[in-house]
Amino acid sequence: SVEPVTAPRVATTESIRLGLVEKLAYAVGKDPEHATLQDWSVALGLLVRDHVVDHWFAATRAGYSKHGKRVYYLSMEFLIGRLLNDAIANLQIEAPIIEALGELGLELKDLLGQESDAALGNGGLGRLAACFLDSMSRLAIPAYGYGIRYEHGLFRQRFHDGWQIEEAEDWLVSGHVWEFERPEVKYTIKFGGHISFDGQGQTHWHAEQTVLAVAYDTPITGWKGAHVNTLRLWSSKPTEILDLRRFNSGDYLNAAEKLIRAETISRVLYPDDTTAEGKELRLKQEFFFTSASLQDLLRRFLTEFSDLKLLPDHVSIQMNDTHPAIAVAELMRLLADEHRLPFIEAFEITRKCLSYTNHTLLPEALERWHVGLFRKVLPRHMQIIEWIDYHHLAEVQGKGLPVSLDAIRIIDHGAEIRMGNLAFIGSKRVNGVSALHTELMKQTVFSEFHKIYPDRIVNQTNGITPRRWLYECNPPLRNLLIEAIGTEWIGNLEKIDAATAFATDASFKEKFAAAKRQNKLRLAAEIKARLGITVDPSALFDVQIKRIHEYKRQLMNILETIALYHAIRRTPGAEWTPRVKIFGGKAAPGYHIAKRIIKLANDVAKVINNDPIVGDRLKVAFLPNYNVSLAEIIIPAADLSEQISTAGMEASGTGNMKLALNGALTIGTLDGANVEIGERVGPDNIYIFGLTAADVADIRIHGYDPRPTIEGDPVLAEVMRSLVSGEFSSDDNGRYHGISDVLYSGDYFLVTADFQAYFQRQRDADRDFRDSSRWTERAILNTTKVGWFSSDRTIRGYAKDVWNVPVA
Ligand code: 26W
Repeated sequence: SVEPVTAPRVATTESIRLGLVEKLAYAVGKDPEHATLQDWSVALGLLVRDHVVDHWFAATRAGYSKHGKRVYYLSMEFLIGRLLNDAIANLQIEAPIIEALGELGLELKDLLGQESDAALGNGGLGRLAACFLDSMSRLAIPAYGYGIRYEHGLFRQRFHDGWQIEEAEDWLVSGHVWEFERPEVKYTIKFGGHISFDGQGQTHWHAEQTVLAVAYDTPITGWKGAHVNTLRLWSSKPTEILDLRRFNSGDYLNAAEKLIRAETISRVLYPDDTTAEGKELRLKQEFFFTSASLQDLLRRFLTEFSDLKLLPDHVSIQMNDTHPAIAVAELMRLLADEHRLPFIEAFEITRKCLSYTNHTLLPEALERWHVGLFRKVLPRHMQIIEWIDYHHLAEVQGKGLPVSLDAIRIIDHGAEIRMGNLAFIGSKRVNGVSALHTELMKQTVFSEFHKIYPDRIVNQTNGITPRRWLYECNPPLRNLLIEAIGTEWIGNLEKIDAATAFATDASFKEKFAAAKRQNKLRLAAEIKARLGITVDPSALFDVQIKRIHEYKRQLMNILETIALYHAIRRTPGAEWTPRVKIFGGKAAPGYHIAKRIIKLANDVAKVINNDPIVGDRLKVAFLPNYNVSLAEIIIPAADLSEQISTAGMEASGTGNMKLALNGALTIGTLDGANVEIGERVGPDNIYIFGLTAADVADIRIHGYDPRPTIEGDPVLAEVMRSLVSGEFSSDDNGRYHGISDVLYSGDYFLVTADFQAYFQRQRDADRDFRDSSRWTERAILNTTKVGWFSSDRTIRGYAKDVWNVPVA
């Protein structure tokens, strides 16, 4: 037998230098004379990967030998970003790498910049999944992430004349060193066709289409390499390579048709976050990765055990939103149809294995499928869902509780399948992602379910990994913290509170401010390089980075920018706090208002940035193609963090946590996790304003007329006039009439209702920023008081309340 690798290799400057040249030669096929930066980057990636693999094997062996419970995190999206620096940081091998590269005349940061950004996600939900993978490794939970290996991730954004243009993303084109193709790990996935029963209790699904799901594994290195988990992404492949009948008859091109049809399933990530589209391909994607993942975990379970009744003791499956909610019916199908368990037993087992996280209450985001489409694509699952719906209804009726039965049906009036209800009924636990959001879940979408199952809904406030979002992206602050309080906070972020004692220490404050300045210089250089705009690094950097959506109210920020611009022009000689408004974010390609809001921001930027009266007092920079890598540059440089959603609409937010941890003060509404951030940093260190979720609910009941609000506020009224007059769109005066109309007629997101309070809080921030010493103290307190928002804490919560697994 072959001896397994035992001790992970040690990295020395010498071993790295020799290893690099060897990888360059034998894996990349280049000699140092002719190697490009990209070649060196690949060589370094492959070398670091070897170190990761040593730790990975050790972890996998330990998992198998313990026969413990495994966690399976099913997510349609994993917004991973780059992995090279993350692996280097987690393995703590940066120093020998920098030295070895130096000897070869290379710089680490140049090689890191060559890696493509794995953007297999839209925004918050996908990035949360990536932070959770990191934390599950940190806590040595034996876990697998399961998702789709999209050939094309989220589209690339560029601006043409200020309008968003989408371009295809191509992350795999120059190779991806982190994945291992597993051609032997493959499952058949069926679609369509019809069902027959053979009279002996056996059900047969005669599929119309079958494809293969092939595994690609990426190791996820935990802090100090103590544990490494696997992210397993499925790629769709045809079951036969060519249609031989057609091929032999000379029809070469059409012979490849099935191949193309099969591969289409994992071709591209749907770019709409928050609007469920109801498209057949999307449903196929959801079933494709869910079925492959369940087949895979059942196979793994059956190599160790034979009694499927034991499944809930060894398997916990987390559904990241309803995108994998078909798991409820698919697990039942596998248990009942393939493994011959009685339906009722299959249902019991299923409900003990699965749990569901809800990430949004927006009605347009709650997935529903037309029964006709669903039956066509998944005929057997339609029958199973009908069974669950009927069985569950009878169960509830039997309890005689005063609940609306309409609200708990999976199939809504025989027409649509409500995936949220399916997920709820099939789950052991259902969780929200912030305290407020969980409360609202209980009061709104799932109120009837909550009456029946009062213990099922639990809260797990989101978190972020401190490795990527402080240690890796912010070296100046990281080094300062290590100098002051050591390194324990990196693996245990709540310990960062130890630095609170330094908030008033003159020397620490000076160094903290210097670190912030260094990060701002780096961002200023990026703004110059990408947009040609010169910004003053001593100005207040005011940052709003997130997907463009009306409920997130980028529009309110732009209106405030216009108001400030008007005020500066009126009295340029007054005492102004120089500000740079920084925006980043993509609009869904079909979301026309969101795209027009981007155009407005760019139009406003053009006018303001070129107005000599304004000069350095105000600049506006909308950075194109916001993604994880750009976030890593923007976040450490922020002074002010915009978290200004209409209260009750942002489930949690996670950018809010990243910005606070990096020493930005928040200006925000009492929404999502802002509430909990405020509780920890204290009211003096956050700018809260505006309507509460209860106020919003009240206004929605009684109706809101924006007109008196606009006309009663001269500042807002002037801003509105500028939209209509074409002050920012002299080439097309009518361009923003539509936006003005939206605000005048109903203003669903209550931009005008919150404007005045927001404008006032911004002026408070202006005033406070001028006292730079005091501002630094408050920035420090933001960093030191938000340790609780580590995703390590979140995952401990899931491990205890949802999965019932031990943690390290
Ligand atoms: C089916 C279309 C679709 C696609 C994605 C609907 C909904 C989604 C996601 C649930 C949108 C999303 O990313 N939600 C965000 O999840 C974050 C992590 O929990 C939260 O921090 C954000 O507040 C929430 O908007």
